[in-house]
Parts: sequence; structure tokens; C-alpha cells
Amino acid sequence: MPTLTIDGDVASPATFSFDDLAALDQSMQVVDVSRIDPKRQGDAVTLAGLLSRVQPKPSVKYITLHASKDDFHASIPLEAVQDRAMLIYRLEGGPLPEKAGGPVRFYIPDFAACHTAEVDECANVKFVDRIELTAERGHDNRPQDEKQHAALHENESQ
Ligand SMILES: Nc1nc2c(c(=O)[nH]1)N[C@H]1C(S)=C(S)[C@@H](COP(=O)(O)O)O[C@H]1N2
Ligand SMILES: [Mo]
Repeated sequence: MPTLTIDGDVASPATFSFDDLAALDQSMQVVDVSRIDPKRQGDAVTLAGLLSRVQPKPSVKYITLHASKDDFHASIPLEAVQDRAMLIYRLEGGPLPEKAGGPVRFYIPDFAACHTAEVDECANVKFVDRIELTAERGHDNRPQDEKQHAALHENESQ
């Protein structure tokens, strides 16, 4: 069952199951993300590794993270995250559970250091099932002010 689709302006659109992600080269694997952020658990693959599989066209400037499960979408400049972002997909040998944002969650370590207001904690999209690469900014429905943000978190805890 495909867990993650990567498409848009890429030479080779691809889908990845849990097994496909786990089979990616060792150089693309990040074992135990708690070493990077003690609040996070599990294993990840690097965004750079996944992008090397699909080959974004030179025109690509934006990466859009789509979570169809709860209709949450974030579109951010690729340059700000391409060398550091990862996708957490595994916990204790199995798929990342939903309560941890699985089966796949986007994670930008040290998001405050990205130096662009477009990349914030809200861009750590949970339940990502599609990554789209485009020249222009894609669909983004992250909260735009503190009131919307508070309402989103209110929903999360229900
Ligand atoms: N799919 C999805 N991803 C999401 C959100 C959401 O509502 N849906 N909320 C975002 C916000 S506002 C925050 S602060 C973080 C919270 O992640 P955490 O629950 O793992 O701390 O997830 C982000 N990713
Ligand atoms: Mo948030």
C-alpha cells in the first residue's frame, strides 16, 4: 500500500510504501531522531534522499506537504528545508503510529533557525501522504494568526 506519493515538477514521480522507505539506502536513513530532538521519536529518511529518487526539475522552488487525512497543507520554499528536513516513518520497527503523526510526518529540525517566517513549527506536517514540488507556491492552509492557531490546537486535543 503506498504511504507517500511524491509528484509535481519531477522527472520521476514515485510512491513509497513503508517497506520502500525502509529499503532506501543507509545514507538516506536517520536512525533515532531523538538524538536530534529529544521530544521526537522514531526513524526517518532524509528529504534529500527522497528528492534524489524523484529528481525535481530545476524550476522547482516550493515543496507542498499534503495531509489529506485532516485536510492540512503547508507550502514552503524548498531551499529553506532541502538539506535538513526528514520524514519520520518508523517507530520500534513498525509504521509510525497515527498519534505520533504517522504513518509519515514531515520534520524540520531546528525550524526556528530556518530564517524564514514561512518555515515554522506548523510546517511539521503530520499524516503527510503527498509531497508536491512546484515552481510556484502550492496549497497552504496553515493557521494565519494566533486565534486560528489556538483553534487548530483546540481541535487536536479532542
Ligand atoms: N496534518 C497536520 N499536521 C500538523 C498540524 C495539523 O493540524 N494537521 N498542526 C501543526 C501544528 S500547528 C503544530 S504546532 C505541530 C504539532 O506537532 P506535535 O503535535 O507533534 O507537537 O504539528 C503541525 N502539523
Ligand atoms: Mo502549532
